[in-house]
Amino acid sequence: MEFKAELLERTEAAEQVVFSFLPEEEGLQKTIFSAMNYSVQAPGKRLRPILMEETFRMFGGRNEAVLHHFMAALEFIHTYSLVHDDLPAMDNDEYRRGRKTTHKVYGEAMGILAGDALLHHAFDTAAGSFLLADVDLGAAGKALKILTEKSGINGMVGGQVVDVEMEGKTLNDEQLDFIYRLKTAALLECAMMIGATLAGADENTVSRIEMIANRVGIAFQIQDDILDRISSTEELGKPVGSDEKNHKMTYVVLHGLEDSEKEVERLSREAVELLDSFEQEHTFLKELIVSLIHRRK
Ligand code: GRG
Repeated sequence: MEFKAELLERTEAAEQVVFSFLPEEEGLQKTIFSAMNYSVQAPGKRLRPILMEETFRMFGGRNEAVLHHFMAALEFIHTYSLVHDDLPAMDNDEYRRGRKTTHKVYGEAMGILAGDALLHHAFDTAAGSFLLADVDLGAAGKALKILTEKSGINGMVGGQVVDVEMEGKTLNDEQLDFIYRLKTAALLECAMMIGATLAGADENTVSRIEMIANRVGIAFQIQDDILDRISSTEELGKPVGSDEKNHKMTYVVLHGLEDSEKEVERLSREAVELLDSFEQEHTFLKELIVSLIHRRK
C-alpha cells in the first residue's frame, strides 16, 4: 500500500482505539467529560499512539488489548499537555488542532480541570491493562513506569518548567537541547519504548529504541519551530508566530531557518540509520520518520 494511504488507515485505527476509552458524557459532572472529549476528539495526528503500535508490531507483540490501553493513555497525556500549554498562564492561545482551544470553549477553570482529568484518566486507562486476560504483568509494570517517568518531572513537565523559566532569555545549544529532549522528545521516546517493552523486547533493545525516538523527537520539535515561522494558522490549525509572541528562544532563532532544516534532516537520517541496524521489518516506521522531515502540520 502507498505510504499516505497506509498512514491514513493507521491514523483512523489509532483514533478508534483512543476514542474507545473516552468517558460517556453523563452525570452531574458531565461538563468535564464533555471538555475531555472535545480536546481528544479534535483532529490530531495521533503520532504517539501510531509510533507505539508500529514499534510493538516491529518486535512481534501479541497482546493488542494491553497495547490499546497504553496507546490511549499516552494520547490522553499528550492532549492534557496541549490543553494546559494553551492556557492564559502558559502560551495563551486561541486555536489548537483547527478548533477553539478548550479553555476558550469551556472557560479557564474547566480548561485546567480538563487537563487534570485527562492526566488522571490516562493512568486509570493504563492501570486497567493490568486486569486484562493473559497480561504479562512485568511488561505492563515496566510500561507504566516509562509512562510516568517520560511524562513527569524528569520528562515532559520538567522540560516545560525550564522552557517557561527561560522565556525571554538567551539560551545556548546545550540548554535548548535539554528543553527539547524533555519537553518534546520524552513523549516520543515513551511511545516507542512502551511499544517495544510490551512486545517483550529486552533492556538493551529498548535503550536503542529510546535513542532512535530521541532523534525523531528533537527533529520534530525543530520542525515545529520552523512551522511556527513559515506556516499559516489555516494550514497548522494553531496560531503561528507563537514563539515570537512569547519571547521564546528556539533552534530557528539560534541558527536560522536553513540550518534548522538541515538539522531536522540530519537527526532524522540518524534515526533511520539506527533503525536500519535492526533486522526486524520496519518499512512503515522508516517511511513515517522520513515523512516527518517535510511535514507541513
Ligand atoms: C503541568 C500546568 C502544566 C502544564 C504542562 C507539559 C506541558 C504543560 C506542555 C508540554 C509542552 C508542549 C506542548 C510541547 C510541545 C510538543 C509539541 C510539538 C506538541 C505538538 O504535537 P503534535 O504536532 O500535535 O503531535 P497534534 O495536535 O497533532 O497531536
